[in-house]
Amino acid sequence: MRTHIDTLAAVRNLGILAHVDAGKTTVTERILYATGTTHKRGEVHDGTTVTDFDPQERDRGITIFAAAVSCAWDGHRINLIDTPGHVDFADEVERSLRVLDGAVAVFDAVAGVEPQSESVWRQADRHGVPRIAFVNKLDRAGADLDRAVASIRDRLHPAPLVVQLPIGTEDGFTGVVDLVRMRSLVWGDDGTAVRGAVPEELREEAVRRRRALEEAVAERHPAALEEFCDRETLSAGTLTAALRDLTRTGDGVVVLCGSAYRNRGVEPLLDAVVAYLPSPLDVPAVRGTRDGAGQRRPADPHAPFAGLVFKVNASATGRLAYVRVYSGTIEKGDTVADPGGGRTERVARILRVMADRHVQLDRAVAGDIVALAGVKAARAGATLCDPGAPLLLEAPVTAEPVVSVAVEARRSTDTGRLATALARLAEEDPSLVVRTDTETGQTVLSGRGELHLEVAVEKIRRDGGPEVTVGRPRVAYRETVVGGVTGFAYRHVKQDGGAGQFAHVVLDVEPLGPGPGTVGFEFRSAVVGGRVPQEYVRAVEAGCRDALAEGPLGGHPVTGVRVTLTDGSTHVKDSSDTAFRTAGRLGLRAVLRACTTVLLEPVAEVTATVPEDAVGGVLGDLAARRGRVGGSENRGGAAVLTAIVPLAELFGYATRLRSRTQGRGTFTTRPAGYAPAPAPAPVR
Ligand SMILES: Nc1nc2c(ncn2[C@@H]2O[C@H](COP(=O)(O)OP(=O)(O)OP(=O)(O)O)[C@@H](O)[C@H]2O)c(=O)[nH]1
Ligand SMILES: [Mg+2]
Repeated sequence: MRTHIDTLAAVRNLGILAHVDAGKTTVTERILYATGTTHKRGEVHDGTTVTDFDPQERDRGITIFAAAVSCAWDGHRINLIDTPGHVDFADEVERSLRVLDGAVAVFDAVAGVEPQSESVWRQADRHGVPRIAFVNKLDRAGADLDRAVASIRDRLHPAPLVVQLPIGTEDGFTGVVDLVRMRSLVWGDDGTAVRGAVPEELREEAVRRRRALEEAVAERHPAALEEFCDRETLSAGTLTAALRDLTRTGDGVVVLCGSAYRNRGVEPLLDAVVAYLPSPLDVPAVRGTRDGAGQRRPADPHAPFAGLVFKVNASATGRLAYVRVYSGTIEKGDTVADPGGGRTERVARILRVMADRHVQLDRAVAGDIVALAGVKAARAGATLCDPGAPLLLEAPVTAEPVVSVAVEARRSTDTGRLATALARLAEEDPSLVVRTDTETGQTVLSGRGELHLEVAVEKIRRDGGPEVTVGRPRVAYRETVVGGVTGFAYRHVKQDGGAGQFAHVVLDVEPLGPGPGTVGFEFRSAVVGGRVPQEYVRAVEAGCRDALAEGPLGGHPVTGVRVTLTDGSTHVKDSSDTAFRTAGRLGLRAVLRACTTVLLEPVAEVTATVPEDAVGGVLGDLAARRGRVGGSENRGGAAVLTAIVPLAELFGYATRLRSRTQGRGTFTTRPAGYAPAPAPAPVR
């Protein structure tokens, strides 16, 4: 028994998170090399890395799918997930964060904190995932560790605890001083590391920085403070223990630096992962529900099995379901339940993915991340559990799709094949939604952005699917209330022989927030004297939610409203849940027609980095796209512009920006909610 627990303490489930291009895949590649998992170093630009294995990732030079690999370092097993940085694939990050115990946030030493690093940082905050920061690309011209740390402090607001001092800068960056142990580590051109004393010329600076680190730690950690007061210094042991505590509570973020591309800084990063980030035993027990009641499951190999499928890879050669085992043990040949899908599945094989090699395991215990073969239907987000002790873990949150395209098989005989291919896509990626338009009969594929849909359609082609015709991308509109109505009475009465139906409701409808961009729905009851019994109030709420599916302007979903049930009445014989649900649905539909409503469109925050001489043209173009420019600042000789732009105006923007800046401009976007769309209402 002890052995299980001991090995569990030596597991690190680690994610690599960052803005696009910060170097996550390169860091992952170097980790696999440094740990002896691979014997050659692949490059993103050559399409030879382990974790960007999808042909589209290799062609495009970006990560699209989160990839899980395992490696070993210093007696520990590290299950590592390389995540995509592009905002269209943020759902992959969300699902990965759900199963991780710790993360390395990678930053570009020239750019510092970029928009998507901020988004993933907030995502990790929400999941309570402790982090270490790695400031990468110190070899680049203009790299500056102190400036990057300042931007981490200013924009992400943690307490940065910098544990290294770089030796040399830019092209001359060769090593680091380890401020905890006060020794140096210098890498040769072949990547070999040589330990030594702190170089004489950096001695004073290193002493000053260690002092600053000690003070920052003592300020936040009572035991360290005691030692600091007694001895006026902190031992390496105390410092390490305190850094571990601060990392796990989120009261500080250890900052390391290096250049993944040049193989510098990777071993100390691995040491830090092992020393500071939590094991599965250090994180709270997972929560789930059983028959509607909350339940906790400890990371104990002897508890009933429960795991979460966070990724499904359904290729022509087979289907792998990646699972985080939260409790219990799963063995090869086991039958497990998928309570959400109402099925059972048989686990044919359990695999540990070691780069391009798969190692077969007989079992996997609580705390581990493995891939299961033979699981036929469980989708990404499904719970798998012991059929004798069913438990439903909370599924990862999937963001609502904002962009859609109509898709059609080029040959009508391929319609069935296209439906199968689309179903497979949605099974792997819950942020892709496939539906049939009720008016046009077209098949509509919706997702997070233009690139997301482009990649999905291309995947159908590359997986040997049918040829597909794709319509123009369209954004997903919403409708909202800007002027409400009070005291709207609605009676649902039906008397056609047999049991009748009677429900009478009085509704107030008002905007939910101060601005028209507020999203969400709130339902309240202000009924007094039990004039509408509680169970019928719930039925009215359900009916109102039904009515939100289609608004009065163009049949788009309605958001940003508050409905209050103020009064109503019942009939002794004819009132029922069904009658009140119908009254809620038809009643709200009628009130919405009486309210002042507006159409909303999704908007995005655009951050464009452009050469100074192109600023005028880019600003003019953003204005023509109905963009509201928020700010402009100079960063490293280039202008960084931010603007809020309707998503509908951003289709094809990448090509336009490239031509406006002769290929020197780049931009990123992130969702910024909804804003009123110009009238008249566009057709769906
Ligand atoms: N100069 C320099 N370039 C680097 C370094 N690390 C990565 N790069 C380069 O930066 C580019 C992006 O690296 P990736 O590892 O693909 O970045 P990523 O964060 O995985 O990108 P996405 O997955 O697409 O978000 C590649 O061309 C790398 O070779 C580094 O330390 N120094
Ligand atoms: Mg990558």
